[in-house]
Amino acid sequence: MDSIAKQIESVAAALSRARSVAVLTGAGISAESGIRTFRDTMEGLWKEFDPQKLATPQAFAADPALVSRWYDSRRQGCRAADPNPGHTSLADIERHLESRGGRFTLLTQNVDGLHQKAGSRNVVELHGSVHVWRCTKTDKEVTPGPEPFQQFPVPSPWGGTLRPGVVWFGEMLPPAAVEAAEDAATTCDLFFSVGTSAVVYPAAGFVAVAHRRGALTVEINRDPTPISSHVTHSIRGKAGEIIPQLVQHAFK
Ligand code: BJW
Repeated sequence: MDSIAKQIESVAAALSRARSVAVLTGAGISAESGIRTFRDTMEGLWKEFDPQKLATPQAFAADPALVSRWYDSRRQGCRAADPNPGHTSLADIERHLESRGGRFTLLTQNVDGLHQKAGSRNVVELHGSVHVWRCTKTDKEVTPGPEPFQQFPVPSPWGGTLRPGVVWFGEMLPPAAVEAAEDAATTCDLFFSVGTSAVVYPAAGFVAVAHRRGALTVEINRDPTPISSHVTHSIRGKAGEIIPQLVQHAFK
């Protein structure tokens, strides 16, 4: 296997020539901003709760106060977090691509809003956003202010209850987001999978779509995942360290 330096050189060369780039990100890219990844255990107040059990419509139906309180605590954490060099380097790639008439699509499974905070513009939120909440009665959306909610479950102005605007297991992803992701995966010449365990579908399937269509596929992850042996290059390392090096080599 090539050294990381060689892989970076080779992927940077492809990035410097690419006309259409798609990037799928997961919780790992925000880990260096202090946001716990989904499958790492939670700390403090929430350490005894398994995120995979809380992120379901069944959990919300059984205990809406608990689930809403958990998401509001995450909303506060995301508001306080700053983008790291992984996020800002992806925004740099978008600017470089745009300046030469190329195309860049950032597909994120994250609900934290850090890509937008870093300056990325063409962001597709596959799993929604923790910053937008929705009335269970009317489906109307609200963007709550900075203060934590005072009451749990959170009363909706329309008489129902507010729930976080995220996509839970068993729920459909927003159709427009899936369409945008399929389009980006089928038309890109370079596809990156960054900081995701690649086990949650349909997001985990987009890399295979891109690969079948002939795109060069690149994984950047701290640990191996089920796609590591199927991509063209699997670069083992932290997103906040690898992506800035790619940008530096590709656009120097
Ligand atoms: C670093 C790093 C650093 C750390 N640098 N790396 C096909 C086959 C099998 C099952 C299904 C299928 N199609 C659908 C399903 C069912 C289900 C599913 O996928 N289940 C699997 C678990 C098997 N999918 C769904 O239900 C989806 N809906 C759907 O498909 O609708 C149609 C349908 C309905 C009913 C039946 C069948 C079809 C919805 C999925 C919604 C996922 N929602 C969540 C919660 C969002 C809200 C919230 O945040 O609370 O999304 S679950 C959770 O997982 C969250 C994440 O976005 C998602 C992915 O996690 P991610 O980002 O990969 O994080 P981690 O923590 O897993 O991994 C972090 C990685 O980073 C690790 O690899 C680390 O090593 C790495 N890392 N630090 C680089 N510094």
